This record gives sequence, C-alpha cells and structure tokens, in this order.
Amino acid sequence: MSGNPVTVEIRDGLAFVTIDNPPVNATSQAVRAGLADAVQQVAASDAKAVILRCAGKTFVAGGDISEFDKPAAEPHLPDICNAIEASPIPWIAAMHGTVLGGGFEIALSCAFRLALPDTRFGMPEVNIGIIPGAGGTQRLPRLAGVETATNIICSGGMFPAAKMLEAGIVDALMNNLEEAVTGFAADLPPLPAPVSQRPVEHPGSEWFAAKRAELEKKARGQLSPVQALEAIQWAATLPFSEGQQRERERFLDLRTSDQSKALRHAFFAERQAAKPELIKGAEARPVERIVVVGGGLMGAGIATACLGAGCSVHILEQNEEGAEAAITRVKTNIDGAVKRGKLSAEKAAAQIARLSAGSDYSAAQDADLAVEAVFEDLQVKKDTFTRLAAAMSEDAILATNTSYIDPELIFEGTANPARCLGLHFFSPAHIMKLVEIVHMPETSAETLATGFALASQLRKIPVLSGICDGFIGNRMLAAYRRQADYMLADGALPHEVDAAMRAFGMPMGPYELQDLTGLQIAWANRKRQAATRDPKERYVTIADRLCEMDRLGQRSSKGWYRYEEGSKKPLRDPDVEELIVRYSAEQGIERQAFSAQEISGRLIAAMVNEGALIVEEGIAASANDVDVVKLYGYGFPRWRGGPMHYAESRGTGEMAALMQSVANQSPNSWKISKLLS
Ligand code: T1G
Repeated sequence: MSGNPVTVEIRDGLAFVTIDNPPVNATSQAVRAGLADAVQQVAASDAKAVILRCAGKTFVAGGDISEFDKPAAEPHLPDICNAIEASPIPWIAAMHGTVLGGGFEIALSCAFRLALPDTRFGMPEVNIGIIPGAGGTQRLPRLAGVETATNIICSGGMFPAAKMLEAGIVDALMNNLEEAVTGFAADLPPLPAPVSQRPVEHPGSEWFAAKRAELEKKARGQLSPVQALEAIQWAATLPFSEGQQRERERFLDLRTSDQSKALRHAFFAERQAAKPELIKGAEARPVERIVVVGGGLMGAGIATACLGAGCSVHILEQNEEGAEAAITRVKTNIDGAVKRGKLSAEKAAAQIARLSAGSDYSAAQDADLAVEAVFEDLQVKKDTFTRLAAAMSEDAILATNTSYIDPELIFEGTANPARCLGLHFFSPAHIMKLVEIVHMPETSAETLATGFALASQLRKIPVLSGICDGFIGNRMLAAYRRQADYMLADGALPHEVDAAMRAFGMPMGPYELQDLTGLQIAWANRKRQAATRDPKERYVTIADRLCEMDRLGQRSSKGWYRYEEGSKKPLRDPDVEELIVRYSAEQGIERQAFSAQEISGRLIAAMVNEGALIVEEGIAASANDVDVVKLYGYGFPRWRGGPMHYAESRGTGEMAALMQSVANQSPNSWKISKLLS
C-alpha cells in the first residue's frame, strides 16, 4: 500500500479510482479523505466515467470498526456518497470479494454496479449493534423495494451476487472484471435516475408492524434489527434528505450504545481468540485425511463437519453394524443440510463419496489426524489411543474430544505426546461453532497450530484452553448450574429461573436446557466429583433425586418439567415443585421470593466469578477467550458481549458486591476470584 490509500489514474478518457487499504479496504478516515479528494479530482478532469475498484481480495468491507470508539471524524461517508451520486461524471462500482456496509452504500451511490459472479453483498451493521449510516437504509429500499431491503439490512446476512442481480441491485455480473468494466465504461448505457431520487412503494403499516414483531422475537433483546427497520420505514415515508439525516442521527446514537460496544467486543474477541500467542510462528500441518473413532451423535457430527470442510473421513466403530449406523447418522446430517437449502445435492454426494467406516484400525494408517469421540471413560479412551498409535505414523496428530477427563491421563504413555491435544467439539458438532483446543504442557506449537487451522477450515471458532475440570465452558456451566440449584433450594422454582435467564437474553434457561440435553451427564459428573468435593461446600441434592426417580429430561418425558406425549413444551410439574419445597423444609431453609433480576444477577455473578478464576489460573489466555466460549458454545447473548465484558460494562465493583452476596448465601461454597474480591 502506498501512503495514500486512494489513488486516481486518468487513462483513455476514464478515471480509475483505486482503494488500497488492507486487509479489507475499510473506509478509515484516510480512505474517506482520499475518496473526498478523488471525487473533486475526477470532477475537474475530462474523464467520461469513473471506475471505482479495490486492490486486494475484496471491495470495501465497510466502515473501520476499530475507529468506532473515537468520535466520528470528517469527512463523513454519507457526504462522500452524496457527492459520488451527484457527480456530473458517472461512477461505476467494479466489485469483488465482499461488498459490505459502507462499501455497499458507496456502490448504491454509483450510477452502475458491476461485480464478479462470486462477489457477496451485505449490510452487516446490525451485527455490530448499529444501522447503516451512509444512506443504506434510504437508498436500498428505493433501488430494490422495502421487502428486499429489509431482508438484507435487518438480517445482517451475506447474499450472493446472483441474488443481487435478480433483485436489480447489481446491473451485471462479469468475469474478467477489469477488462469488462473498461469495455462497459467506454460504451455506457443511458444513465439511470440517481437512486436517492427514485420513489419507494410503501408496503403498508401492517406489513411493518408484522415485521417488527417478527424481528423483536428473533432478536431476543438486541435492538439494532428493529432500529434498522424503523429507518427503512422512514425511506418509505419521508423525502430522501430527511430520511438520511434521521438515519445518520440514529447511527451516531447507536455507535456509542452499550449494545454496539458489546457486539464490537465480540467481533474482535473471536478474531483474537483464533490467534493465541502460543501458536505464533508455528506452522500448521495440512490435514486432509481424518479418522473419527466412535460414530455416535458426537462422532457423526464431527465427521459431518470434516466432510463439509473438504476432508476425507473414515469412522472407526466397534463392529460392522456400528460402522453402518455411523454412516447412516452422517448421511442424515448431510441430508438435513440439503433439506435446509444449505448444501446442493451435488456437493452432498461429493461429501458422502469421501466417507467410509469400518472396525479395522489399520484403516487409520495414512490418516493425518485422528479424533476420538468414544464413551466418556478413561480406560476406553486410553485403549482407543493405544490402538490408534500402533496403526498410525508416529507424527500423526491424536485428538481427544473428551469433555471432562484430563487429557494428560488419556495420553499417558502415548509415544510422541507433542502431537496430542484435545479438540472439544460441542453437540451437535456439525452445527455448533465452538471448538475448545485443549493443550497439555507437552503439546507442540505445531500441533496446536494444526488444531486451530483445522477449526478454521471447519469454519468453527477455536479457543485455546488449558486443563481443568470441564475446561473453560463446562466448568463455567457447572458454576452457573450450582448457583441455580442454590436458588431453587432457597426459594425459586425452575420455571422462574428459566424465565429470568430468558429475560436476560439466554436462548433457554438452565432447567429447560438440562431437560433438552438430558440430566445424566451432569449427574455422572457430580458423582465423579464427589470424592474431591469439599465436604463443607453446600451441595443441593434436588437434581440427584430427580435422576434417581428416572426423571432424566425429555428423553424420559419428564425431568425438571413434564412433557405431554409427542410434545417438547416444558410444563410445570407439581411433583417436582413439591419435591423442591420439601427439600428446603428438610434443610430448614425458609424459602424466600427472588425477582427475575435477582435470579439472573446471581447466576451471572457466579458465572463471571468462575470465568475470572479460569483466567487467573491461566486456563484461558484472556477474559476475551472466556467470552468467546460462552457466546459460541452456550448462547450467551452476543449483544451483552459475553459474561466478562458484561461484568466490566456493568462495573466490576457492582459485580463483586453481587458475588459477595452469592457467597454469603452459601458459605464455604465459593472461592472468590481476585477480579471480584
Ligand atoms: N473494520 C476494521 N477491521 C476489520 C473490518 C472492519 N470493518 N473487517 C475486518 N477487519 C479486520 C479483522 O479484524 C481482521 O483483523 C482482518 O480484518 C481480516 O478479517 C457507515 C460505518 C470482511 C467478511 O461489519 O465481516 O460500514 O484479526 O479475519 O474471514 O454503514 O472481516 O487480522 O488483525 O474477518 O476474510 C460494516 C466486518 C462496518 C464487516 C472478511 N462491516 N468484517 O472476513 O477475515 S460498519 C462489517 C467481516 C459500516 C457504515 C458503517 C469480515 C470479512 P486481524 P477476518 P475474513
């Protein structure tokens, strides 16, 4: 990149304006200043048309998010867009890569929009808690209609060029862009009316009301999608200049909002998590052939994800029957993706062609990596790796998917432990984004780098974790659940706890979630931990009693709730509530009422405290990593940024006071982190 990120070249009667601002050509202040100059420069030239293009792998991917903590600096993008649109010389956007946010808004201000066929488009502003701020909410409805604009802007999604062409947003798709656009510019079609001057068809206020209700339901507390809809509604009712002014005011307000700060934190935290210090400078090894041991729900999910990333997968099972069942499970996952429109039938067939299964470990001989997803039992896992190590080359990577067992014990005695690590996927593994990459002291940087590279190949979000019971995510979940159980014993009921956590923004409360996933795993963990549990620690046995009564959740049609036949809707169960009240009486506890805020505050305080301990013990490299785990593995509301960001934004002093009252409620039960003491 030269000093100036925007250059102008006039050649053969055409002006070429090139933005070169790696990595994604974001419209930083320097780019905006360069564009403002370019507008003037080309207006004073004798060029017949202006071609706006970008260097590197993408067109402008939007505003520079790293500038958002500072006040907006001149020149502002809406003014530049208006100047481009008003230019006496027509501007042509020549687009490739991803055309996002402010980049899309610049393109909407051009007279023509041309793109490579594999370009993708989107207005991702709502994902970072803002709305488009350079006329996007006002121009897109004028170009493509309110409904299409709403789908694009309020979803924050990315859309293929073919869809944009269909919607009339892009004028033409061209291979060999540079040449084709130059040819187009040399022989321009008649100029269309500037987008800002086109009429908008109002779909009726009922349409807006219905859309608003739909967005509110989906957003679970996030404000930006609804705010964006309001701005689109201005496009349908106000003149452009007024609508644009309102849009800008709303954009600037939202830019400094807590939600936007939290969402921006999440954006940078997940990118930072993917590049830990420990793998700096280490080269990842290519992984093409993968063996998955165990073709149950988890193994089949992992296999599905690996196939989707272009790897070949062999599943090892105990016998041929097991192998066949595993193949069926993977095929069902792949079929599901086809049915949901996520995968073409052709690609599905190609994936299935790369899948095999059997029971003979010699099939693992040439694999680059093996991941074990067998029964959660130390000896079973140890035996699996003994067999794998014997069959595979001595530097093939060995990964365990254990959720709780110490990988050091699992890999004890394995030759070359530098190639061993944990790859902790979350169920269903072909859907859930999070992978905890668990390192042992012996794990080499190269092995870890390979784990991270594989995760990104699988389009997952990797987070490095050291070793502790439950690693980062499940250890925090255990603290959260423990506090929830204390609240039950002290006066709350399951539906109250669940409602409070939903109101906080979680997709589900802890009890409905346990019913969904089954109570037996946590039960087994509690039994395992019994030997090392401090006898002075408060231990609530309500969950154990339910398990002993065979109330294991939806799988047994009853758990914390009851379920009517064929229904997954949790219904309050008087038997469970009576059991809880009886438990409190047995313990001599006088039950008290808790407000929803008290419940969520205390549960989150326990979670934050555990997160802080995890950082203080060096299990997680940073508080950001803890946030990423909770955002991607446990549905923590993204607009709150993750538990650690939330604690910081609420004030650690306040969180510390809350944690103190949690600790007072259950003496000898909580170690308080330094952060909250
Ligand atoms: N600002 C600043 N940095 C950005 C950035 C942005 N918009 N987008 C990406 N980066 C950095 C990122 O942090 C990483 O840095 C590197 O670029 C590569 O990104 C008025 C003002 C473009 C699809 O929300 O969706 O327009 O970690 O690892 O997988 O309405 O990045 O290497 O140091 O993600 O190839 C709207 C967000 C802004 C786009 C590329 N735009 N970016 O994905 O690489 S608001 C966005 C993305 C706006 C106007 C307002 C993706 C990508 P580092 P990466 P990738």
